[in-house]
Amino acid sequence: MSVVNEFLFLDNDFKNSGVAQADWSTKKMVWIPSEREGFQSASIKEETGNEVVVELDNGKKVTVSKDEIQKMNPPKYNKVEDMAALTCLNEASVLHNIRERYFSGLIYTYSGLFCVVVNPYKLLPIYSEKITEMYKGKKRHEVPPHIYAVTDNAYRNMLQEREDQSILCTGESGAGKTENTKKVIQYLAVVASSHKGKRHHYSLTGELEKQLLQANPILEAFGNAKTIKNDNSSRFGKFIQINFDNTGYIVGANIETYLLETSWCIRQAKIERSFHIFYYMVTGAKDKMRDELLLEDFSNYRFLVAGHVQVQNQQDDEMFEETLEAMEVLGFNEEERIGMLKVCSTVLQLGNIEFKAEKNQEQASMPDNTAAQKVCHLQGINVTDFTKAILTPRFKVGGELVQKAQTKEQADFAIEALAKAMYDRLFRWILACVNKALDKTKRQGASFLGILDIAGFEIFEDNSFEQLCINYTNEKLQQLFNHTMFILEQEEYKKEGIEWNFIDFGLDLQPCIELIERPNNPPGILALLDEECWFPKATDVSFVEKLTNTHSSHCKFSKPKNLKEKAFFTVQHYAGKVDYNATSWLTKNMDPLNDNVTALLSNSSSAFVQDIWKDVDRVVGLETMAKMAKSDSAAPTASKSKKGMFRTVGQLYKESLGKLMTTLHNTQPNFVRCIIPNHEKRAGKIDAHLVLEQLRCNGVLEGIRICRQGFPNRIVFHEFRQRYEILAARAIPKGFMDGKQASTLMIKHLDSDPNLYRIGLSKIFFRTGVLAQLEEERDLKLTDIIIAFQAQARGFL
Ligand code: AOV
Ligand code: MG
Repeated sequence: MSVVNEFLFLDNDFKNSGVAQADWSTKKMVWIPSEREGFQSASIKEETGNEVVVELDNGKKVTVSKDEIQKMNPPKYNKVEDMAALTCLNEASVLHNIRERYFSGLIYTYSGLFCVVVNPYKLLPIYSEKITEMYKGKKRHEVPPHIYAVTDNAYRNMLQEREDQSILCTGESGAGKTENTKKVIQYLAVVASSHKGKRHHYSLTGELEKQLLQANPILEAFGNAKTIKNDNSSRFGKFIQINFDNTGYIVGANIETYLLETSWCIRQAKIERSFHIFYYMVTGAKDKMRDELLLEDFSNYRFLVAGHVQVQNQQDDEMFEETLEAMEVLGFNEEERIGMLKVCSTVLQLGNIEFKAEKNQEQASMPDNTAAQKVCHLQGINVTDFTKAILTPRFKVGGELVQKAQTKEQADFAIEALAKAMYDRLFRWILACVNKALDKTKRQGASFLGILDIAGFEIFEDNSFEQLCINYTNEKLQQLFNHTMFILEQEEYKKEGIEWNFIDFGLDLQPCIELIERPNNPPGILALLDEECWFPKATDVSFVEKLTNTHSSHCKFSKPKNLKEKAFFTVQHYAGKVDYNATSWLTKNMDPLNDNVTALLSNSSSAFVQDIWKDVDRVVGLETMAKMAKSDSAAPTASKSKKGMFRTVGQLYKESLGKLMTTLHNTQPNFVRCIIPNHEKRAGKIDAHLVLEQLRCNGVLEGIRICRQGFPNRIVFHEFRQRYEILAARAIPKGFMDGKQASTLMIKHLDSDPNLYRIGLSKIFFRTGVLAQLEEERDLKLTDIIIAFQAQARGFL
């Protein structure tokens, strides 16, 4: 089937665009740095020693140093689909290629193992049913670059090689990770559905596929918020694992999430919003439901800082309906739906509880308990008990229960902590239900395809614990990429008896990872943070001091210069130096809820609330830690905390990341790198420096250099012979011939440069681009044969 689509295929005259062939060779065209465009084209006029005089497009002549110049590719490489095929591989050419393709509406481009996608910020007609059909069962080089091609290849590899697959989408906020993740699922829901032919009234897919598709709106309603960078920003990471039977049909799915940023519940900047569900609910819930949920106007909720902030092109009340429908598809019953919304309403209501500092400042009071009453009504708990749990909680001291009055600050803190914890528990509960629904077939999957949608490397003005976690994740993911490229390549070359000198780019990631995750000898950042949490008198500053004392000579660790703040430290990540501000890290690493409140909620009169507070992985609480530290005369160590039932946030994260990495290491990974073109959400505009920075951080520039070192394309001999014998038929004598011998003869006959291929024990290896050439020649030959055959056939008539 042929689908002509200008957003996928190159226009016919593309080779005439940009610099013409004659110009390129005669004018000696090169790239020189440009403040505005990243790089601009120029022609070399004169070369003297280390300096070069070049002429710009506007006729102006400038002198630049030789180091600043980057070679320009011949025009025939304009807008190539795989940048690994470029002859001159440098930053300027990569940027130029991505930019030219983007301006032509071609948002997907390969770069060796990577698929790079630039957010178009407009709807492109490239995800239709027709396009889906076009990509079905096609090899990567047979169709234009697309997330569908990545997905289809992963799917086919899974089926053919029985190897689990993963698709890893990373990129900065707003770059398109979640959109592409959705496209992967949509594609699979059509291509791998066992319900083909049974046309439902509005879709081709079956119930499981429908549930899989509808899981996302629920997660987005509860886990996404409008931020400055993205109107639909995911405030959590996720790994969606889709299981298939051995005929390739979807039999189930499972979703894992990482680090929901619950702080959005209580605070947002002016034009930002809390999680979508709050706005959907407050605008969408009507009549009886509104009464039941005790809802109020936006302006009454202190936790919705800026009131009803709207999202462009989105009606919150319609979204409410859609979310409820999605819940129904996933099997949430009426009681559960109301229960979920009651928790949301409670979270908002918690913000309205106000405390007053009594004269002595030691004790807070609650002059008006209306909000507290509503909270307790919604959660099925006793208001007196609740007030006591917040204002005068009881702690065990030396085996006896002692009441301790709380200050206003402590009470405010407790309420915020409760709101966040409640929301976090709700999110996890929802996820568990979604997973139950997606797994109900109870059929063992033969293999799976996992999709990771997780934030890329972050370097902000102020970098906190969350940034450390996400950057740590990205170090690991980059290492996975390197692992895939080097280790696997190396193994393959060795296995095939090919001689090749490998350059090890990968190992430099290990020191930084160890700095963060090492449990002891010496303990890394996370372990030291845990240790500090055990000391009753520890502070964020004492944590950083300990860190500095332990790691002062570590090659990836330093104290930032010119920063007076004591709670800062610097980590040299692969993508750049990051100054971390450790303020509040001790509390962020622990669950600041006191047992008094959790005990109340887990004994609520509502079965739903009880269920939400049923213990999952418990994060260690403040008092528990202090208590344990006190009862233990020896200095507690991080490893000790592991044995107990409580874990810190850092530990839990490290564990879930470790699990993810083990899963990913057992898959064949496919890397998708999402790029944000500008920070104005504008279509058709590329901020060159922003894009270059991302290409550096996301490993594309590094990957492309590495890719060129090896021979990425490889084919087993018989396949090579079968496919390309047509090009070298005369080279092989009639009768039986061993595959290796035949392939060797063929490749010699094709007169290939010996540096372009290597002959292994079972396969033949090619540098990038060589196979595309062979394919082209094969096509031409086949066309000739068909024409000749048709002519002959006509002769017979
Ligand atoms: P993110 O997942 O990478 O950011 P999204 O996938 O939410 O980013 O994309 C942000 C917005 O960009 C979307 O809401 C769309 O409006 C637009 N967009 C992205 N990709 C496409 C596409 N292929 N076609 C059309 N529009 C697109 V974050 O979750 O913030 O890290 O936390
Ligand atoms: Mg997202």
